Amino acid sequence: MSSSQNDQGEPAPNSSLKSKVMSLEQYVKLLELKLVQKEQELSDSKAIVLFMEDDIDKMQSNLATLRLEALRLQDQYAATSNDSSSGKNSTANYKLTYFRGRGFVEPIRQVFRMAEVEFDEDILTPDDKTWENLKKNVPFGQLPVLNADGIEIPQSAAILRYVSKKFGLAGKSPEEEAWCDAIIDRCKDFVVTFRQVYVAARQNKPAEEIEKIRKEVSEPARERFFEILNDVLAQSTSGFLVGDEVTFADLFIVDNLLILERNGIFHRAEQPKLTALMQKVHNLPNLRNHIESLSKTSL
Ligand SMILES: N[C@@H](CCC(=O)N[C@@H](CS)C(=O)NCC(=O)O)C(=O)O
Repeated sequence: MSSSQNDQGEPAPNSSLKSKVMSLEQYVKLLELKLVQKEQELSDSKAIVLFMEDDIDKMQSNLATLRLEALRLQDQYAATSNDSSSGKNSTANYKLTYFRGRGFVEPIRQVFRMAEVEFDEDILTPDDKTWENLKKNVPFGQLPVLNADGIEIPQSAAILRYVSKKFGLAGKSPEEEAWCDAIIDRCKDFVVTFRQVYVAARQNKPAEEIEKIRKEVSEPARERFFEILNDVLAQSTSGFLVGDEVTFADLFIVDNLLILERNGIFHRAEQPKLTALMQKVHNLPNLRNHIESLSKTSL
């Protein structure tokens, strides 16, 4: 029996057909393998997509939290900008108690005006009976005192600094604030030295002694003080004493120059830079009318 015949002697299936079937079977297996491979790839990609979807979900939820946080901060910011502490929209209650006159409080009043903040004033006279009683109750027993929403603050310089910081007139940095303080402290040093001539006169010292103090102490103190202010202004690019905007140092110095002028101690014609500073401050829109009204009174 030949290999091309079966046991019944029939011819064996065609060998080339058999090989075709075998190769087809192999091909099917290969395809099956590829299919499994593709299914695996598909399920991997699905896992990646799921993973990415999960990530996207998390990012969206983070975004929502951030949006909420941004809204909360916006609300908070809006609340602070309407807050009593930030000028114009102040709802805090301020009451300044002082004696009649500009005295120590004029720059404080001007800060309120610059910031467009309403404030009450209680104006006393030193011989007022009210003062006798009040003296026992105000901190340090002297005026001015600022009542800021129930908290009493004594000392004019502390009040001036407090309202200036509150309403944005204390410079734009701690360094500018320190310069404002330095200028004011220097002015106070000058006043203490300069007034020695008045102290001597009040003490009825002999005329020659008073004259000697004027020539040797008070006048040099004035010259040195004006020199210092001129030096500061020479460095300024804004024409104000500190930084590029008006500060409480300008208000304080200009007010003191006015007082010196009224007492014949400051003369505009001799001090062009200081005069320019005065004019700059007096022309500030929020102060112009107020300063004009002041110049019409003897206070
Ligand atoms: N260094 C204080 C001085 C305060 C002061 O001397 N106040 C005077 C009025 S200008 C006063 O209260 N005098 C009445 C008194 O002492 O009984 C300030 O700057 O506030």
